[in-house]
Amino acid sequence: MGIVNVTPDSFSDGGRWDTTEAAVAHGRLLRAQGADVLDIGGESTRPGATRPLVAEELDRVVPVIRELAAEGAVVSVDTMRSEVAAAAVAAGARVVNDVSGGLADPRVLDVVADTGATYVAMHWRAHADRMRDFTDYGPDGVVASVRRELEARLEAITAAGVAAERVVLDPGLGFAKEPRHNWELLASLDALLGLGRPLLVGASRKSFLGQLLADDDGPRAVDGREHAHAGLVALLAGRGVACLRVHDVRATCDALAVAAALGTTEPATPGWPSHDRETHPDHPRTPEEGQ
Ligand code: PMM
Repeated sequence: MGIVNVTPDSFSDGGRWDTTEAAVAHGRLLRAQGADVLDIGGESTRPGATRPLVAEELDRVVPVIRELAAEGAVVSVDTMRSEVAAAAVAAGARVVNDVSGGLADPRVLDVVADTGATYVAMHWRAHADRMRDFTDYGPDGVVASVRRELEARLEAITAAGVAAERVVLDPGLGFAKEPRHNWELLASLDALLGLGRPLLVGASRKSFLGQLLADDDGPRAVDGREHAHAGLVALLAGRGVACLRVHDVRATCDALAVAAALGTTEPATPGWPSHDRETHPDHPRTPEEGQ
């Protein structure tokens, strides 16, 4: 999943694709580089961010989605709002990526149920301006807590009429998580796979990588985290992850190609809902495809 943030203020790439033309061109590039899905977002979720107006968010994402979907791309909308999810699906999006897992605006679930979109439900505890206050995972620890909270979301999502087969789960790296929480979750993805749904992981350019690589000048800057991310991608191959949400699609595909050549990757089980996946025969993901 290639990221196209149509925002002035995302921590990783804010302001770089904040016109329709720039965002569409970037989406085309990511698709050509091997992205199976393009994730279009109009709200920055960096810690401390304030929310855009609904109208602003709609203006940012809808024209980009319409254009890329018309070209045949599988498009995902990164939104927590039902109005935006509905407009995005009407414009051609087939995936709703909701970082709040339906907690911020439960009516998102009605839109997903009514349209049959694929739904990514991320682990989330609070909006960006308050999420730093919610990093206490108590005696159970982060892995058991995230698993329990995602399981509760899965129940609420299916109770709202969304077919379980359409739901993808995500541990929500960096969202109400300290760096050590992200590493613990990455080391224990099996526990989340035990919920029986495909997993999406979004580690690309996140601050826990910057902290890992910190030196005397402080955390590594956003644009210096890609090599560590590619290393993580290669190590995650074969660990059952169905989808990686990334900024640098080429580096990610290269890392996956290395893992495939070494035979250390296998198709994820469960996999990404198949009709919402574009396949690129020139970007091998499994040993068989790679030989
Ligand atoms: N991270 C961000 C935004 N959207 N969606 C999902 N499903 N998972 C994530 O980890 C995630 C997300 C924040 O990162 P960005 O500002 O680089 O887009």
